[in-house]
Amino acid sequence: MRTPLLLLMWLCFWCEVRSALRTTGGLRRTGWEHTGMAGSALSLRRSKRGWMWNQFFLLEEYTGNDNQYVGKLHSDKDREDGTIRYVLTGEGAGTIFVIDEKSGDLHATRRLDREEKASYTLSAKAVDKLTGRDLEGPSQFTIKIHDINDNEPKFTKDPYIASVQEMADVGTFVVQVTATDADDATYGNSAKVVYSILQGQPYFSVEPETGIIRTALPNMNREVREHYQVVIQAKDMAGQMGGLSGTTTVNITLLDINNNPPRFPQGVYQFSVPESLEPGSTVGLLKATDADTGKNAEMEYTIMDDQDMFQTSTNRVTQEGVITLRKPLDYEKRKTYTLRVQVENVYLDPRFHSRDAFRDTATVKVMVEDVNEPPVFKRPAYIMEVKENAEPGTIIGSVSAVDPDANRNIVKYLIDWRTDMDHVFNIYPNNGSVYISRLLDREEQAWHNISVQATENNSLMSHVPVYVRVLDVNDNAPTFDNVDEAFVCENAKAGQRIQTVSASDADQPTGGHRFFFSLAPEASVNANFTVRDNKVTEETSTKRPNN
Ligand SMILES: *[C@@H]1O[C@H](CO)[C@@H](O)[C@H](O)[C@H]1NC(C)=O
Ligand SMILES: *[C@@H]1O[C@H](CO)[C@@H](O)[C@H](O)[C@H]1NC(C)=O
Ligand SMILES: CC(=O)N[C@H]1CO[C@H](CO)[C@@H](O)[C@@H]1O
Repeated sequence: MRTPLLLLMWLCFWCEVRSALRTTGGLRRTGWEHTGMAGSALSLRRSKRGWMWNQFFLLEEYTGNDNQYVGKLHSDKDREDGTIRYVLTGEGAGTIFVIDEKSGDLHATRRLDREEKASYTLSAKAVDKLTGRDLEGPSQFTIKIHDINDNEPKFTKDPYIASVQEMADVGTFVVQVTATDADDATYGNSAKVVYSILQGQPYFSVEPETGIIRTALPNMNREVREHYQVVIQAKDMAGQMGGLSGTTTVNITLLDINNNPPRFPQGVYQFSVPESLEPGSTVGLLKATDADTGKNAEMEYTIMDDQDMFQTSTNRVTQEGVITLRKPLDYEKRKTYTLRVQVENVYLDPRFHSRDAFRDTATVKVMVEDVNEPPVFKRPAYIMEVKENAEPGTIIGSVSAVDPDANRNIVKYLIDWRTDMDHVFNIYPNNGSVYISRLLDREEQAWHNISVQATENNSLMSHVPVYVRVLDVNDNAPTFDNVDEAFVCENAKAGQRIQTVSASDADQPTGGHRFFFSLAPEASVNANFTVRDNKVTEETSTKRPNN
């Protein structure tokens, strides 16, 4: 409690006032006497020359209705006969501060705030009312505004945002909060701030002097609770009763560490896929859970067996394990696969666990489903041969196809008519025996390349090419290439060549025939001509001579 006390002041311009100090206020040897009625303790300042009494003190935030008394100026030339007039100049003179020109009483006209302006510098002089002559001064003095605790501590931020790793040791630094107090820090405890925690215990603590917030509880688990709202109070007057206070909120987030392993929620997963599934296609997705977040929840899936048939990868967005097929499936060969799939975290924190503890495995059963597949021919192509003079109805060969599916449906055969527009061929639908329905002529068409269909249940169908080769038989007589008239001179000598004849044959081998020439029996009675066989093959004999 500050009791206003009577303050006596000397304004000293030129004189030694040391002697004046000995008895407070009584002396008026020369110069001014100030009597202050102010809110504060006496302020003395020792100068080289002696005691200076040139300050008034005034308590800030005066709440009275009347003008606040500051003090009294008095000149020892004032004989109190009304002939002297006090005049005030300087900061706030006539507005904030007024002087009674007769008595020298100084008043403040309004409430003052130290935090706005802590001191005012004014001047005063005493004037002879009659002559207008300066009797005293001018002399400078200051009015110092004395602090009261009228400002509460204010935090530099509200809210504070901070974070600390989960599972951090007790006492780990989180954040430092700071509150400032506008009151006079050099005087009293009005600006002396002490911090305390109003909300956030027992998880966090605050250092009273520094405002440093630290963790206060061991094993704080982000997966249990991630966000904390801490309320810190700053109180001045060193935290004592009656001090002013301010608060701030500190939002603290626990940062994730990898303290949780990935876990398969199921021990067994089952997927059914058609045997027709293309290699590279997805068989199924696995999703392990991990209580951590971000990098600490990134996983890697591995297949422990059957790696030639299946493989895994991780979808980096969803962290799902994707099982894909590597090779074609065949229901008829293998109907189920049982895989062991392992999941583990990509980024491990060696502080918390061994690698093994952060793994999990699951069993994945892949069921292969039968797909109704078309019949399969036993050979990729068939070659058949038929003699060109074979009778219609002659079986020239057989094709065979089976249904690869387990239920082995009956397969029926037919000729793809688009490859046999003339309906040269036919097939027994039940056993695949191909027969001819017309006479064939190799010399007309040596190959008949057709397609045979095999159908199962009249729906699924497959094709196979059948190459039919027509074999030659000697069904063509040689023919003379030139039917000529021959001329002979009447004086021709015996043995003279009259004409050369040649022949050809449509049968095979083309151009390779060896013909035998002789006179026809009906001509042989005439002994005047004969034929000589030159014993050459078709190619040369067909050459026609020019004479
Ligand atoms: C196919 O059936 C036909 C008519 O029943 C028969 O003549 C033929 O010999 C059979 N073919 C075979 C390879 O059994
Ligand atoms: C039929 O197939 C045989 C054997 O592949 C080939 O030599 C022949 O040129 C083909 N004929 C036709 C008309 O496609
Ligand atoms: C059948 C025929 O015409 N024979 C003749 C063969 O040549 C002799 C002699 O030049 C004739 O006398 C034949 O009549």
